[in-house]
Amino acid sequence: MKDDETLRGVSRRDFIKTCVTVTAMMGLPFEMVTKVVEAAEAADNRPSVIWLHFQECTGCSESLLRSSHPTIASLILDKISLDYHETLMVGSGAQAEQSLHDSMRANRGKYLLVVEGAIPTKDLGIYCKVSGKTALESLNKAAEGAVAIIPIGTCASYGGIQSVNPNPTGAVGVRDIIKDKPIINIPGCPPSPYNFLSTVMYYLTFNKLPDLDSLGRPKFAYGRRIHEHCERRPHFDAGRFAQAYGDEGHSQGFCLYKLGCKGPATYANCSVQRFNDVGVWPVGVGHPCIGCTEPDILFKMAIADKLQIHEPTPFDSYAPVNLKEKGKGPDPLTTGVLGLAAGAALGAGAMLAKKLPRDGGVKGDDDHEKTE
Ligand code: FSX
Ligand code: SF4
Ligand code: F3S
Repeated sequence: MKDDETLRGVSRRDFIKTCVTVTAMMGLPFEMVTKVVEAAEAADNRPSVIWLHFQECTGCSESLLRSSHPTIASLILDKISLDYHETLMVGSGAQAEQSLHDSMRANRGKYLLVVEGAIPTKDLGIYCKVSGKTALESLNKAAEGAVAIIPIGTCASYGGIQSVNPNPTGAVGVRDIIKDKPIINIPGCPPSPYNFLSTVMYYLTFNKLPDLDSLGRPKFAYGRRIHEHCERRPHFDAGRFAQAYGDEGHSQGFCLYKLGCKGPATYANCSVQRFNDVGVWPVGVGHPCIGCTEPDILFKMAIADKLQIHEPTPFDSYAPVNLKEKGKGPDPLTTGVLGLAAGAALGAGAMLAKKLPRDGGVKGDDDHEKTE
């Protein structure tokens, strides 16, 4: 893509800006932007993607495709070969089924399988059927030829709202059914579209899957608690809490912990990479985090329930600690503080991307200020 070209309505500036954001989100040094841009621009670098929908609200696709800014959706659709997606494809019925089978056969062993929604398992899975086949059958069949599976959203990752007690359909996430394929969970209800884009870009750039945490989530996106980078955190540390919606503390932006905020136990990057390119996220607009990326919090705790905080973590702007002066190895608190410094760098990268100058180049801080 040349400087003056646009890619499906995405300007060069927006393209570079998104690549900078994605590079920062992946925890890569700034120098790696070039490699990410090259991978994004390579014409022969378009993995086949088969996208199945099961028990869900389609909010995951919606959050990806109906962002206020078209860059993310355009880039994703341009960088992958989306061979089957029930919500987006023109064909339907037998034609759509044929397309699914043709795609699976033509790309066997190579395609990425994206799954949106939970899979009902009770009564042989009869509670969700597409084209006469249960979700269970379709998932097992499509998983056979996949190189890896990306369950997008909390429903596909862990069962989500469908699996809430008493779970009448026996809904579960992909990981409870498929045991012999790499699974990269992108939870969130709905998930941040950037986490999906970054995962795909990581795969395109390095031709391998990112490091995952114990819940199968990419560590670069779900490695830290949102509480550690929350803009209300100084209020938490100072003991200033909103006590009720609309009270004085709430209107002044105080911490939402006493309204049930699950940020101290929720691993996600919403407080750094916010939604919809307009800088919003739940806590930022006054609603407590409901832990939508966490299988043991979302729909397991009431929104108003207060968390017990067992492991206080320091805020990301606390001063770094000089280990050499201490003359001994790091203690757990020191390690946490240093880790937070790295997290702050990630946040800085995301902010840098937001401050790119209008002409699309990458300039110094002085120039960034002028563009605000
Ligand atoms: Fe689940 Fe996706 Fe929540 Fe909805 O489709 S993760 S119900 S926002 O959007 O699957
Ligand atoms: Fe932010 Fe919630 Fe933590 Fe308060 S408890 S600082 S609102 S994440
Ligand atoms: Fe979900 Fe909490 Fe982020 S509710 S969107 S993890 S702020």
